[in-house]
Amino acid sequence: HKDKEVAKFRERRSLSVLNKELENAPPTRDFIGALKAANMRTGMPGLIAEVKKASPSRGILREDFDPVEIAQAYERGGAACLSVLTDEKYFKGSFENLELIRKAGVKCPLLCKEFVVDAWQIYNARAKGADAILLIAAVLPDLDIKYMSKICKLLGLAALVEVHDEREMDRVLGIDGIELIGINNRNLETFEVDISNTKRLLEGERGQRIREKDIIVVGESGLFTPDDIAFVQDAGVRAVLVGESIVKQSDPGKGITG
Ligand code: IGP
Repeated sequence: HKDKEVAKFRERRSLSVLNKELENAPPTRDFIGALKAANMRTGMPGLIAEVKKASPSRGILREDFDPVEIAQAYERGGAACLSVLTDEKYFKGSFENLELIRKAGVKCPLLCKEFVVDAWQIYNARAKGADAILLIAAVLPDLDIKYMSKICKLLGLAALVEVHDEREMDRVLGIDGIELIGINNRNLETFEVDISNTKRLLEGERGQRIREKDIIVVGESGLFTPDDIAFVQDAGVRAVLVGESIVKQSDPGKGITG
């Protein structure tokens, strides 16, 4: 176990190297602005299209997976932003994919999908070309969410704070400065998906607080048909995060056709 920990830290570039990379990294693009603009332009939730090769619940989603081709197809198809899995262990993603997509000149802002437990990962994501990063409320204490989202702001990154239930939503609504909340319809422990989760978490006083704070809510996971999109839109989301249903299509740029 200890060797593994040491190996993990060896993979980390020294802070002086990371600092150089940060100085040379191109400016970030406005992730939240792109979602708002798409929502205003189309009257539909802005689409965050996910570059996803595999998942623990579904296995390999696409045999001929080419991250850059898929990213470009999403962009041609009108996605507002992209989500790129960088987690290797569970999703067979990589930071190389993120860098390749950024270097290929894709203009959609990029969300780095990583299990963040340490601030170093945020700096690393910024250096690799991310415009936004995921912070999962289920694995982070309130203070980490608070300070990590501050670090994101300093770096020009948007923080997508992900919740799954009422308790997590209430915790996140109690933290100042949160602008973007994702409601995951998939339970990360059981993998069960229920899109009415999005609706439940936006009902009543919670929905009211979210509107008052002008927080953008993203409906995440298990969205397959135009009806699913309409359902979460009615519930109050202004953006959606879609992976499986579009990455599997012969033309991933076609969007949800259900
Ligand atoms: C996409 P789907 O069901 O459309 O492929 O889901 C996205 O919501 C999902 O990949 C996701 C995720 C996460 C993956 C949401 N939150 C956290 C890894 C970690």
